[in-house]
Amino acid sequence: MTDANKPFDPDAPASEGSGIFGLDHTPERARIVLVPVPFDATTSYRQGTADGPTAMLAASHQVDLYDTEMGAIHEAGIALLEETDEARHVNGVARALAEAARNAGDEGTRALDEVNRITTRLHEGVYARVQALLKAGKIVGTLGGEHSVAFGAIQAHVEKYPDMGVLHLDAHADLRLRFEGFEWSHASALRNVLDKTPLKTLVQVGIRDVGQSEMAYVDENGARVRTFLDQQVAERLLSGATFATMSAQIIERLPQQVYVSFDIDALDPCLCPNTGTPVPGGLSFHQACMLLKAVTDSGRQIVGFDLTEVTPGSDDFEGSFDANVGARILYKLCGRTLQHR
Ligand SMILES: [Mn+2]
Repeated sequence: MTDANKPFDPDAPASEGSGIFGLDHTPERARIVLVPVPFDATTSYRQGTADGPTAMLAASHQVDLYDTEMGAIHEAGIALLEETDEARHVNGVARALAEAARNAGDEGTRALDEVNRITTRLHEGVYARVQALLKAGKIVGTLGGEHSVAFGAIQAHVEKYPDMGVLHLDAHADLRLRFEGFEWSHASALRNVLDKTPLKTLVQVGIRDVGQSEMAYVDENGARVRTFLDQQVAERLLSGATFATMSAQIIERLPQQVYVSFDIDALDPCLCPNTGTPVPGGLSFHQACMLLKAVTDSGRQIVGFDLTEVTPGSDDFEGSFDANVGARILYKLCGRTLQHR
């Protein structure tokens, strides 16, 4: 732990057992509070994103606190809440039930109902936690876990900021009505937000894996949803358009207040090789950073965020490249939420 008598040196190596980014802020003192939600029960392809928050905590100790774009972000105070034992337990139970439901076919209905019941409670819990922190005046970032955990966080934010829009970075549209029978599947994350909250604007970027019904939904809901397909953006970039022009067109669709829902698989999978459902294509690290910068440079405010689907890929959290990238995106997100405050 840090010696209370010695002034904090932002350039020193993070001390063992220190908090996120090597900081020692208590949640009370921190301007930004991060809520870990270690949940990955409905992940369909590859699990392990429940370890995302722990892995990013470990990797964050390697992130230089002086950010080359924004400077001394850490001075605002950033604290990661502790994971509750209950959250881990709930994930274990839900995971086993989800597996049973998948394997049992029609007879899996009871298991499926139980998964839906457990996940509904989980989202209510995230909502209550985020709502309480917002009421205490904190900036809140939610760390998954699978993308479905964003629901409660967005619900709490839209309650406080009714005119906000969501900037959704993802390889997947996540607009499926249901996936594998799960009401709260990761593949339905944003559909649930649109169906169950009064969110007015959703702008999607990076999307390159999408179902026919999802595209039909986007077409029918043009007033609320704008989807920038990765393939179309890439084609324009490869034909000579600048990313500055593209990001201006994306941001134009957003209102003054913006919540960022960042699924790490929006990035090129070479930056997140172990994520649950990787898809070729996607944003470079610099494009993602530039897009976030363009949001705040336009005078818009980022009111909160979630970062999901970061998967360490092995038990060796310290060596995980996925977590390394995740921690760096996390620091950028923290910095961007501090602009115009
Ligand atoms: Mn995704």
